[in-house]
Amino acid sequence: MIAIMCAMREELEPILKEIEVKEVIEYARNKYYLAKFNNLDLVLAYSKIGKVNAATTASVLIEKFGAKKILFSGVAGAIDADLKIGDLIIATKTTQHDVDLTVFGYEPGFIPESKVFFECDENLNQIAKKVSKKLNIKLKEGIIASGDQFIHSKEKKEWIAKTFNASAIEMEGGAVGCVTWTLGVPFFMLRSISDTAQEGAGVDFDEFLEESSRVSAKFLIAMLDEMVGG
Ligand code: 4EH
Repeated sequence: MIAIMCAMREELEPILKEIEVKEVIEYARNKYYLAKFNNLDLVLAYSKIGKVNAATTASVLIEKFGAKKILFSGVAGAIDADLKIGDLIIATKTTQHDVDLTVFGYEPGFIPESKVFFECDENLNQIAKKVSKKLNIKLKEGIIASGDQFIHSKEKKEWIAKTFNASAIEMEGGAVGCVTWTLGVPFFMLRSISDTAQEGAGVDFDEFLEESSRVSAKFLIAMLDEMVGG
């Protein structure tokens, strides 16, 4: 079973359009879509926004639905200047930029007995790179930082950039990284840029959510094609 996860309905919808849903299961105040993509068994869901919802959905996908991999698709705010609206990025690692136990001498993002960065799956990232070459689509990779805040300030964005060396920002990947690391499940995360996470980001986000969601969804489907046999 492979899980496909998003945060928002708008991010999941363009994926659901491309696959044949066999069953919808309501569980834990959410909908889980069971589908088949060629010979792949899929379970799909959007978690709702934020780290707690993302952690809950990731846990349910693994523990209840038996997901052996989680592939995330969605949108993100750009931190790196070379990321433009609509560009794609895959995470090498995810982190939680809003974890702050620095008063106890810990570095930003660190929780005792846990860690700052959660590595994404190297094999799945290789598949993404192969697809990007095949289709001649620009694909960046870098650290993606998460927190329970929509970032729309240059100052905050620059702090996250320098503290975590992050290339993009969103509100779920750090939580899914933590859950998948804890439970030993490979995690892949793809995001298309919807805004630049500084002043005016809210307006850009509203304008580009749909289109950037579609860009990410389309690439993810191409990856599934590659996984079923190229
Ligand atoms: O799931 C949340 C969405 C914004 S909140 C995180 N997603 C989109 C990624 C994202 C993001 N996260 C933090 C894109 N740009 C971001 C940014 N900062 N600048 C939301 C959106 N619409 C309605 C309600 N909440």
